[in-house]
Amino acid sequence: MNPQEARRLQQVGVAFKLEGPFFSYEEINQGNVNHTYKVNYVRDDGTGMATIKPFLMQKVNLYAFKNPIQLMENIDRVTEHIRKKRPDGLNLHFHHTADRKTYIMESDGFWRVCNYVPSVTFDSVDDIGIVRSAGEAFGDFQMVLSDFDPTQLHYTIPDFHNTRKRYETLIADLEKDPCAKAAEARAEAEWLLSVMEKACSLTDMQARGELPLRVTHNDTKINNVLFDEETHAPLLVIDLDTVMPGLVGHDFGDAIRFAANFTEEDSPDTEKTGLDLNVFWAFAEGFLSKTATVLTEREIETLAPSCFVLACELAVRFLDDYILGSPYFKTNYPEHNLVRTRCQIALAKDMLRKMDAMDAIVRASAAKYRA
Ligand code: GN1
Ligand code: MG
Repeated sequence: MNPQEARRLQQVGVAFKLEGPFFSYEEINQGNVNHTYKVNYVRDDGTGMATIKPFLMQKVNLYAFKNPIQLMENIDRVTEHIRKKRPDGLNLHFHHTADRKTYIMESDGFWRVCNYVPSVTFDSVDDIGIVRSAGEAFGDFQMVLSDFDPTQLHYTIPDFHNTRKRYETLIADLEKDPCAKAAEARAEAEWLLSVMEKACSLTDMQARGELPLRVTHNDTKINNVLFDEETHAPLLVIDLDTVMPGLVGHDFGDAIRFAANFTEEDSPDTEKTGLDLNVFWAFAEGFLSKTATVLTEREIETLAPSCFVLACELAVRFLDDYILGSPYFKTNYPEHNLVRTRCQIALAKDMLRKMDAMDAIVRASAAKYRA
């Protein structure tokens, strides 16, 4: 425990009126953007015995999220909508300060506190049942918000999934090359540019108005689903920071590029990187079992290609961040973002090889759950 950090977390707890003596904390090293802590307080369990009450405390990354207040408004609206529809269900609750805000904005950053849900998460999974459950959880999230007007939400990160803009930014930054890193990443940049039109297909369809705008989660990594510690049933979809208007393919594609990769998303061992069709199938089944009846034919057609799109888009983002000296994504070593780029490229290449099979699986699952 770092005493300075502990003191700061304790002060944040005071601002959010957390009761009981501060006991301990641990940093949860998940997520590439925000800092997340589990903080433990001592409480009376009602019989005079001490019990530990945990909370989740987060410092929001203001480099990534320029409009944290709008971000909290989005989360409040979405969680409120879910709470109304499912008053007895598990939900995220953000604590309020004395002046009824769900955040504090201070010189060291933007802090918030929510309930801690005892659970397990999975960064990678061999258990196909868990993958299917994650698909159901994200599909269900899509469904519970299908009657929520997406235009009520702020675009907290404008053009988040505008692949074309992401490419334009990369091209401009490669040109400027402020940290003299472009030469080293030439092969990666060239490959990404060679598939640019294909990678921008979803953005182009959106621009032509061919796809309905929905409320999307926009960060559907499998570790954003909490599972019951014993039964491994899905409990709750978390990390609502990027909830915004979007396309169903953004959520489906992002989930697949994370969960169905044979390797971790920052594996240097790109020989092993690739798309696991079994995982793809399980996730598609779970997701479509919840969503097939509401998705349009055109949306279904976009699901398999969206996986390629999202892998390329993230490769472009990782590479751009590398070129800029990694100001956005947390890194553990200087080449980290380049390694991540290579991994997403290897995955995208393998997806191209397997695209027909992926598409066949999506169509078969959709037909099954529409029947
Ligand atoms: C970031 O911080 P985390 O892991 O929730 C990023 C996602 C990327 C992901 C890649 C707001 O998510 O878009 O897909 O890293 N979130 C933001 O690991 O940029
Ligand atoms: Mg996230």
